[in-house]
Amino acid sequence: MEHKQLQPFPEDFLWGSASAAYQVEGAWDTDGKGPSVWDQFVRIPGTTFQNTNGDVAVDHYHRYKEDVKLMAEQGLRAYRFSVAWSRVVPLGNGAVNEAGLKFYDDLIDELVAHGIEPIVTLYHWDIPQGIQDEYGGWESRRVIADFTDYAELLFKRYGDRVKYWVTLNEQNVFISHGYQLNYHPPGVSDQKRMFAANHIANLANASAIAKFRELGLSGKIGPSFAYGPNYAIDADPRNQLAALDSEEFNAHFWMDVYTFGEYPVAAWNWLTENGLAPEIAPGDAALLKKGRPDFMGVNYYRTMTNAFNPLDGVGAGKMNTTGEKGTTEENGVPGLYKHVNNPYLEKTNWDWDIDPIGLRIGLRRIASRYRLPVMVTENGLGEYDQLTDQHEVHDEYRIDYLRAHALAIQEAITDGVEMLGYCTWSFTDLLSWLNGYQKRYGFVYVDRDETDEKDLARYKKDSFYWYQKTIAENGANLAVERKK
Ligand code: BGP
Repeated sequence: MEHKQLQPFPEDFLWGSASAAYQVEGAWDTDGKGPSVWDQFVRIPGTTFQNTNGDVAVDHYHRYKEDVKLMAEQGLRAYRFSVAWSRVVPLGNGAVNEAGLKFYDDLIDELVAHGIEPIVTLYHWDIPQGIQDEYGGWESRRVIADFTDYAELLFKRYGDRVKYWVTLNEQNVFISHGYQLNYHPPGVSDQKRMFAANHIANLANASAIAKFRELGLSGKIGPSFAYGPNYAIDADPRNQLAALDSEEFNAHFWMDVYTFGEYPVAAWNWLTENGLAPEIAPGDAALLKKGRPDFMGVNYYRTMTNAFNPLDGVGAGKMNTTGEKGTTEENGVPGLYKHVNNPYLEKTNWDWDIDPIGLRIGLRRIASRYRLPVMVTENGLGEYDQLTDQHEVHDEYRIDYLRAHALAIQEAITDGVEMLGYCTWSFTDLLSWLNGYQKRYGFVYVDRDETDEKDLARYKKDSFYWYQKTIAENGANLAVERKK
């Protein structure tokens, strides 16, 4: 629908930005931190672009004060970051590392002192290597108790200052990439194990939320889900069905469990038919029901366009992690769907469709199906940036991208979707897990590359100032800028 006039953003709208511990902190073995699965995985040659790792990353661990100062200068209202589990509980269970806890105390205090709302992610993919070795991490039900204890530790320690919590970041990504596609640790390629680990992660997520409720903490908690709303390539009913299946398997399969505590019917039936359904133990259903979140966190980058894929059709295909446009291979699930090119959409150099309307569509779908407020916990453009001799970065393309997506949020608000905030990805440049340092997302350029850490100096990009203005005007500039 087209509105005659857009509603303003709520006065307390959280204009924010996001990061993840492994991608920014560095200090991978400093002050008592234990290794995580990523610390180990990146050392296997060929797993990441040019074998990059987060040993130093952008050294946020040592430069957090400088970074928070820049956030304050920009006027940022919220900063979403993750706690590295193995920094505070080095082995994943047992002994606690006070120095690690103190680092996040200091970061939170610094944010609060600058009037920036901390949004804390409990888990952004870096499970401690200790419990990976001890019992197989997400593949053992023991992780449910360990994750809940870890969550409780953070709730109790930071709950006086933190009002927004994110449980698991992109469970759909770390589970599929870790246990089926073999892109992430632990580098497994086994569908049965994937669905089993996923079920356990669902239980851990619900258990952490149940603990949060039990402690009676004020504030809100929810997962961050990587949502790529699904389209059909055309009106051919077979392609429409493929889009429905992709939405069922790639979206409802997680968000239904978070919200209703139940798997969607057709997906569950397909898993059973194919001998892939996870084991449901007594008590699981009741625990999942306790996990209803306060909001749905959404990481939105792109939509997916689908076509019919027969039983002997295409399966997994290679991802573009090099930034050479057009190198993504066709991929799908035989008998369900395949992802195909959408001729209406421009793409990034990493072949991600650019689709702001898709964000609005996704927000609308969530609001209708789940009746929950939404927080966009990530959205941004990964691109090559050029630092000029004057230390400027003219990233008009990023401004265009962010403006269009923020406007889509305003349109969704006008449609009636309750929106809590918008966290861009990312504040500073950072390590892109598989794509090295050349795929940049930040408002702040960090001077380093794949092979040379240089001085890690911070330089404000043009997008830094654009977001500063957007926050100051509470988004009133967006529609005006679009009309120009
Ligand atoms: C999300 C992750 C982030 C971030 C982002 C960009 O999936 O939650 O951690 O990495 O995607 O992705 P990429 O770095 O692959 O470009």
